[in-house]
Amino acid sequence: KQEESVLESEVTRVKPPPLYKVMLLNDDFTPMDFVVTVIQKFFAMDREQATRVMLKVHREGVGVCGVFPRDIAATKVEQVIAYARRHQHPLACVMEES
Ligand code: TYC
Repeated sequence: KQEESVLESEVTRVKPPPLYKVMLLNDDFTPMDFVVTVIQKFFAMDREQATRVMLKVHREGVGVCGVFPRDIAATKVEQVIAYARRHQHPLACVMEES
């Protein structure tokens, strides 16, 4: 019946998918140069940008390397941790909804 019909576009609210920050955490053991290499390798930054992020993490304890959809963020976290462990460094990488 016409009086009961409502356009779907008037009632359907689809939220955009959440984005996640991928962050590195500071520690006392992972070499600075290794962290810079990780940021360059997995977050497509040049050496200068990567050094800035590394120093922020070193001084402040945490720093954002990028913001991604959930699956991509989760893959980055896994890859960074696997690479760090393979090189026997304790580097921590986490994701958080932004
Ligand atoms: N604090 C480390 C050092 O002095 C360097 C470091 C930076 C480690 C960033 C982890 O996510 C990190 N060698």
